[in-house]
Amino acid sequence: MTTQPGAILDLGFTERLSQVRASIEKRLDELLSESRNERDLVALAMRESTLAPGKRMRPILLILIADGLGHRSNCALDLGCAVELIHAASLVLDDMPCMDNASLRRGRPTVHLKFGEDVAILTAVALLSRAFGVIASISELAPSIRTQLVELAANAVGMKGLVSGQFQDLRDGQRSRSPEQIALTNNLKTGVLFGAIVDMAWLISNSDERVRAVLQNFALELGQAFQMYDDLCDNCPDSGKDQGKDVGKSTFVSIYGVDKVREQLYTHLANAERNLRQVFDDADMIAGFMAMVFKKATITR
Ligand code: GRG
Repeated sequence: MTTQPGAILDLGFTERLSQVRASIEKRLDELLSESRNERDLVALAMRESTLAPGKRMRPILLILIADGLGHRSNCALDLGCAVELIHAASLVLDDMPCMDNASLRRGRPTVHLKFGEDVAILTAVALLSRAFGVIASISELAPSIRTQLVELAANAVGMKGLVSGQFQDLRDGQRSRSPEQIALTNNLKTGVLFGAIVDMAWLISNSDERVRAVLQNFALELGQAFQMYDDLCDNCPDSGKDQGKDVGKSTFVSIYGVDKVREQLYTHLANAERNLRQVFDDADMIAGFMAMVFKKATITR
């Protein structure tokens, strides 16, 4: 671990972002170094799926928010990487034939296509358990804080989060759904993990309850905006993922059309930023990062 997020406050936006990103890539590589066994396909798939080029949105947000709340240690880096491992596990499962049946992820063949379905399932389980192991062993944090962090991650993955959202999406996505149902499913699939990220940053920074509530609103708005972004990207040729996977599925895009959804995305993004600015005097770095991530959805199609 080399980069101290707090030590790069004076850098410009681009330099700071690339430094945070580089620290994440390096730490992910270290955390998966025990699995650097070329003959063990699960180990190889863990590394390849996680280290493939993703936006790293979740760890970057966690680090920037913890930094903004005054936290100065590498705990946020490890927590962010643990969340990225959870995210990687969810993508491996999501791509499988019994779910989205995807062939391309992050510009590369999906894990089950390259290594087989058995390896894909085992890779997801191994990434998930690595993530919990990383959180539980952040020695700079008090055991009681680590326990709460593990609980936050567990809730975000399970029946209050990703698993539940994915199940709803798989079973209900092919029939007509009300906008409220879609928003609920999108929140479970995406927003809840953002909620866990802000709670984690809040917890290690010792901030007050008011801050927590505002950051939760931020996460909720961001989650809705991000799932809309993901839906709008369903037809983007350079997304690194299969295109047209949402054909026949009930999404906000199928109900409202691209232009209206893009408008709604802007509204959620503006709400997210408003919440952010209630917490931070200077939210430019996080807002700038969000604008960068969302640019593609707003200029394409
Ligand atoms: C075992 C963790 C776990 C979950 C099981 C499979 C599943 C339940 C959940 C999948 C939920 C899912 C696929 C949500 C979609 C989230 C989403 C918008 C993914 C795309 O995220 P990006 O754009 O991807 O941040 P990159 O590749 O940039 O990281």
